[in-house]
Amino acid sequence: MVFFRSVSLLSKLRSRAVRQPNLSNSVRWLQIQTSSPDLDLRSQLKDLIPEQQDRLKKLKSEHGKVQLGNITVDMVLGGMRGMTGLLWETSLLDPDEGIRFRGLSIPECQKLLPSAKPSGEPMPEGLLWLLLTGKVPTKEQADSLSEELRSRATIPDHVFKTIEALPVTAHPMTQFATGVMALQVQSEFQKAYEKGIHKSKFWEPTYEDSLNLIAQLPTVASYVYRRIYKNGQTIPMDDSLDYGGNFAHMLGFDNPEMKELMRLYVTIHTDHEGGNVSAHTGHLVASALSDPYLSFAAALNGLAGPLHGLANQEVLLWIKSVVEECGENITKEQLKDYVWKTLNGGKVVPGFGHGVLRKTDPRYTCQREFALKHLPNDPLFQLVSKLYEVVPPILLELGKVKNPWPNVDAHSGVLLNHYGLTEARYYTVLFGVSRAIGICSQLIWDRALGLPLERPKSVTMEWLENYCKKAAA
Ligand code: NMX
Ligand code: MLT
Repeated sequence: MVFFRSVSLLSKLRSRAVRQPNLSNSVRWLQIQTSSPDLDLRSQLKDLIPEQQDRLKKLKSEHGKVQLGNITVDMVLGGMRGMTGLLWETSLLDPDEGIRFRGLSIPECQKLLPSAKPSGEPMPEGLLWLLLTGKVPTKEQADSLSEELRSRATIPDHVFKTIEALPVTAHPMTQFATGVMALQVQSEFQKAYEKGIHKSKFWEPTYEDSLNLIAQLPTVASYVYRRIYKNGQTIPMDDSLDYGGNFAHMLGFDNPEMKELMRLYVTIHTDHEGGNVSAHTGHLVASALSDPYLSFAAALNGLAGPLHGLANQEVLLWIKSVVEECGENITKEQLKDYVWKTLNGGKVVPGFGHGVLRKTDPRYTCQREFALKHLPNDPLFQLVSKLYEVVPPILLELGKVKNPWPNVDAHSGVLLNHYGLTEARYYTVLFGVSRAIGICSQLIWDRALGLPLERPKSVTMEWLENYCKKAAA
């Protein structure tokens, strides 16, 4: 009874905190003291850290000199493809099977992670819990994390003013990354470092920054969306909604199916092991002890490239250009011609291929299943299905493409478009909100494990030529 009373007191304080920004920190600390440790992510993490630190120490001392493979000149010249060089605990990518988050495949996550509605899509806050602790949370734990994220979501006013300083025509990713840089002003890590915090405690303000950042991103992202596309009319957070549901709501989409799509979308885009451009950038920048805001803003700038996260924008624009030129009922022959025209124009077919994957991306497959369930007759979905048949044989015919199959970005746009989020230039921002969950989870572990500054060796062409001559002699 006493527990329930304190929970209800806490919710009252939290809803006041949303209106009164200055209260939010004290409310958060109150939560840490009053909620049961089982429901508190930070307490769970604190218990796990010592055993993982010991594990890393043992790995280093017992196996530090074991070789993981040879580095070839091709790898150095070929974007480090196939070179194992990073520690990334939160997820692992198998070229054929796709991503596993802490050992769980996407279908397993869909089955095991808590959902906002019965048999619904997984909640991103459940995945955040899983990435950080390696454990599947209960529904109560996911709900408690939802509530905690809402309590951390208040945005200082200067962030909006900073975004407003940019022309409204600036790319949504530019506006979003600028908003993240403006949030950095509140970094707990930076303040603690300036005060001389001991390195054994680095993970604690990193955790605070990471949860604040993850909590605040949907508000910043929807601010950018509403500013550019809806005359600046923003929609406040709904305290009764979970993370994904609230994000859809603040963007202006209250269709329950769109909320489910957003939960799935945010969950599957979170993490893709450590070597992808955004995760690797975030990790590299963070290795200099830059705080989570600085590191994540850098990651976003990598995500904004067309070969990486911007591909979701490119896919929908490309699909719409196909429709504009050939109509919705395009034949497979016409589609083949269009694909060849793209390739002959020296462009890539967006949404196909991958740096590591060698089969269809399971993130594509689960979005396809969502479409088959909810929008089987959508004309653009049918076009995406046709592309699945037409594009891979053509890419194989080129003879150089290592993976002709579709990736995550080949599908996401048509789903969003179906529910009314038609502005393709905005799509990478959604990817960015999601990717923060993976990057920040690993960043907290980087600090807990005391991972060092990242600094690989580079060489010149002359160095390589001389080395190869000597090796051949
Ligand atoms: N369309 C045309 N050419 C392609 C494609 C494609 N979809 N995929 C690979 N190639 C080309 C590639 O440009 C390269 O050509 P060149 O030797 O003339 O430079 C050649 O095939 C070999 O590339 P791969 O080794 O197969 O692929 P790599 O690992 O270098 O690149 C991607 C991976 C994802 C950058 C590449 O497949 C691509 O550009 N895809 C289209 C863009 C895209 O969908 N990106 C999103 C990836 C997922 N994400 O969200 O980040
Ligand atoms: C990602 O999700 O980061 C992309 O699939 C790219 C990658 O893994 O390299």
